[in-house]
Amino acid sequence: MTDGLSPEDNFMRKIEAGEKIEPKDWMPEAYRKNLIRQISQHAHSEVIGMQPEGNWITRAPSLRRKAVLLSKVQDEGGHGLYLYSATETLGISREELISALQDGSAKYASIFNYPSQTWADVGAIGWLVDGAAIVNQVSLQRTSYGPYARAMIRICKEESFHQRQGYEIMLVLAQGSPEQHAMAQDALNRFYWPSLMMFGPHDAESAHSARSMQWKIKRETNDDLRQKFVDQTAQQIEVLGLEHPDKDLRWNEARGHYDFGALDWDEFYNVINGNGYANRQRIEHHVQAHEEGAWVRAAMQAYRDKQRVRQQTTTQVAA
Ligand code: FAQ
Repeated sequence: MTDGLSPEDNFMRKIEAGEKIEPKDWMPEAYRKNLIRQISQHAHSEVIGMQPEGNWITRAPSLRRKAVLLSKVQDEGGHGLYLYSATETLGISREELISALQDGSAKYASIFNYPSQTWADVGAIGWLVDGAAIVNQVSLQRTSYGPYARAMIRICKEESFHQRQGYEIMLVLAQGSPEQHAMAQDALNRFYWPSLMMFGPHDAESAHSARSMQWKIKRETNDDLRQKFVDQTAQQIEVLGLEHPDKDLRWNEARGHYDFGALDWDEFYNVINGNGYANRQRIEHHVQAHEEGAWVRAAMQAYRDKQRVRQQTTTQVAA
């Protein structure tokens, strides 16, 4: 108890005062579970998200593009690792998290179940997918759980570079030959709507939003973040000289925002329920990579065991 407050009241006092909740602080079980769900799904998204772009590393059109892409994909792996570590502070093991991803009980962002068919897709992913991720993650820098908020600050810095390199790929293609321009338009057409779906269902359909907003796990709602992304992207499409995929997009002077067309929610639910184009392929690839890495985990364990025995011997000799 603090100042006569019950643990529950003290927890809510901290949340309302904008203080961070740290791993050893008391927290409601539902807060802990909700965080494990969200942060681990975020981590899985970063790791599974390496696949669509990883697919292009050997086919990048120049040495410069290859070096940039390689480093971006590695960054995404690093983001996954920070986020798994943040999740582990909530009392769950890495093994449990990985098995939830592989058995389908934990989700990852729907966008990564779409294929990366052309080099322009690599540009569209950096620009739109990292762009949407940043809009969300900037808001999550103020999330109430300390380790998650701190991971977000570092991750956002790297994501801005990812977004810029993707936009630059699109700019070069959009200003290139008619064939290149057409490739850029095609990638925009295929990735635009799935990027809007990254923000999740409408607020009215969002199972977790109300509690997550109350606990300040989420700082802005799915629809508010999606609107921000629509507004910033409209101008970027204009600069590229590409056609906007949304024919219903209109500036609404009174709202100070763009009104936009309806998303295909059947497609969204189909993809998050495991029936997207690449769902099975993404998980199979993860399982295979995980199995191939078994010897690394075994070697690390053997090293830790050896260190522990050595430390025990040293302590006994000293005593
Ligand atoms: N895809 O009640 P809500 C990146 C699920 S990072 C799949 O609204 P919530 C970087 C949701 O989990 C991208 N599932 O849920 C990168 C829940 O299912 P559950 C990842 C989705 O949590 C770039 C159910 O629907 N970013 O891309 C999606 O309050 C390039 C009900 O939904 C984050 O994860 C979806 N789009 O709000 C990497 C950010 N939307 O768990 C590589 C952190 C919803 O009950 C290359 N997460 N669902 O089975 C969040 O901000 C939130 O979790 C939301 C969803 C906004 C995604």
